[in-house]
Amino acid sequence: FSVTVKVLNLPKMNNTSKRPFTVFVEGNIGSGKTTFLEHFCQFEDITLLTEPVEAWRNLKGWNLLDLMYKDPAKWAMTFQSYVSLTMLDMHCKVTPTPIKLMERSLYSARYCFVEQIMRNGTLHPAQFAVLDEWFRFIHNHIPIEADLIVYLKASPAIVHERIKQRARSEEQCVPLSYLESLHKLHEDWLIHKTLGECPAPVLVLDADLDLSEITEEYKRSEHQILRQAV
Ligand code: DCP
Repeated sequence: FSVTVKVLNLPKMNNTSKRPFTVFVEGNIGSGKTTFLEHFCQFEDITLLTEPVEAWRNLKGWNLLDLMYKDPAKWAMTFQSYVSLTMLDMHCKVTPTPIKLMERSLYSARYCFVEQIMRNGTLHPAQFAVLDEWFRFIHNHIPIEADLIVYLKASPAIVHERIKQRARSEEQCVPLSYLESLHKLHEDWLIHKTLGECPAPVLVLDADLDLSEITEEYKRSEHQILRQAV
């Protein structure tokens, strides 16, 4: 698989002794993570790691996302284990700029999605145990750098509407109740801190705003992210 890596300011290399300031962009399905990352295309000093979803839709020609939605009992385990691998690849990627922005992380895969399908019974407890052991092993043995989490907080009804409008074929069966549960898991993880571990400070942005207003909201995070480049 390959993850899209958009590198700006190529000639400028990191000081090798200093790791990049690393930001995870998190939020429900359809909350605007890709749009948020695109906003930061204009800035120097940032490497954007985007669109792992394209890798999930084409693994040697297999659309794992589609298989997972069509038959979750059979494919959710396979899908989530591949998501973890692509996330680990992004975490480990050496990037040439002082700032690294990532779409999602191993943490949201574990604490939101795997948690969700464990709780709703899609995963057999034994399958859950295997995924959880993988997560713990990686967490304990591989340094996962995190300095800031940008949480695009969105109402489930609004993301439901956006998902219908964007009409990604695999997602047409996603019900509102699924997005409500995922929303609650994001909130428990990032706001209430009652689920798993929150590995960095959280900046909450209002992701309910529509495209005409959202740029102003994104700008609220610019200072916190860009000041790390100096
Ligand atoms: N997905 C999943 N399990 C994960 C991660 C994602 O089942 N651990 C699914 C949910 C979506 C699809 O993958 O159907 C893509 O979800 P994302 O939220 O990662 O990406 P979006 O494209 O929805 O993000 P946005 O619209 O915020 O840009």
